[in-house]
Amino acid sequence: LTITEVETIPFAIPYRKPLAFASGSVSVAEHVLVRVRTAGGLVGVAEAPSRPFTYGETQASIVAVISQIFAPAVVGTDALHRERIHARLRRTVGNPTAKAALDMALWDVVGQAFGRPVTELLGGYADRMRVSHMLGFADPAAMVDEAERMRSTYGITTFKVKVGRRPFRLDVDVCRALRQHFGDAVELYVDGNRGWTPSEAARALDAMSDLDLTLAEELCPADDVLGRRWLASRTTIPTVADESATTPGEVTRELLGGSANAISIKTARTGFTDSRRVLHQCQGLGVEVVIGNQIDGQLGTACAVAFGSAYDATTRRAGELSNFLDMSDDLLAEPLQIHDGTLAVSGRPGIGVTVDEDKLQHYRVDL
Ligand code: MUC
Ligand code: MG
Repeated sequence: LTITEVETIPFAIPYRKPLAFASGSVSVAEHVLVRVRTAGGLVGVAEAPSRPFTYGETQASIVAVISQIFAPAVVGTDALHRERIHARLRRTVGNPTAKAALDMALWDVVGQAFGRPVTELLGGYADRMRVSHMLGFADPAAMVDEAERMRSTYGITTFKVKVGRRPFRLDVDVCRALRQHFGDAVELYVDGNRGWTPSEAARALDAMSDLDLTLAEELCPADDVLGRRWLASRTTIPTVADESATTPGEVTRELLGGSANAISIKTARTGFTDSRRVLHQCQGLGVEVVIGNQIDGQLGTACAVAFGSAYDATTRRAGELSNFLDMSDDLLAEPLQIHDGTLAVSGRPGIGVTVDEDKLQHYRVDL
């Protein structure tokens, strides 16, 4: 499984319905397709989403770091020697989605080589996950309509509501409207993407205390160290660390510091290898996890469900696996299908997806 080439292809696919949240918004998927080729003719794929507001990476920086630093470091290495490869990638700080896409493309190669799905190589626990849909900023009626459409069309009954606006009443009104509309037929949780101060977040949580929210994610910035600790200690809602906990070390800091007591795992930033490290770390500590969404396209979502389906602990909660539905198009030859509120994992070897070459030609932005 000698790696002969690592290819990076930037592409741009517009969203039909842009997603807005406290730290930014996405109206075009400006991602990078990463393809790893081996001497035996295998081709592994994954995608890296550029999220400058979360990780500081851009489409151009992802292409640059992979083509200038990572590709020369891994070409000539066996794809199975993943720890050796990771030791080389770790010499470069940051660049999480670039590293993660390369990692997952390698797992795709390994799965194909063994003729088994990656999800089975990882753990093989389940063949699907329940799906949670993220609701971006809009007024209460529009967000209720969007949730209703997701429930009636796809059977989705778990919703992550984006919060963190000012004044916080805007978001309280949305959550209340959703609860009033759906009663107890849906699960609701919130994600603030660092939009509030600790005191705003405390007042918002107090104002929503009767709404049965099941998780509260990143309401305040990671640097509000004592404020976050204070907030987590005064609420009974599990406090999820997402963008404050993007590496095993950061996970340790957030958990031991008392700023979080649950962790969002995103394959888009920790790949399969480091997502597994984070999962095992959380299991060893008795900490709940949720499979998060990096506003992934279908390829990224196929990776998230492959990882999430692989373990008991990651299937307990619905995974955030549906926001590709808001894109105007995608790259996969066979689109992912959500039925009865669940997304099945591919049963084919590797990640189990095929890129439509015509679509890639159409959406690539490097030619
Ligand atoms: C999320 O869970 O925060 C929005 C920003 C980001 O980094 O990911 C998305 C969803
Ligand atoms: Mg989040």
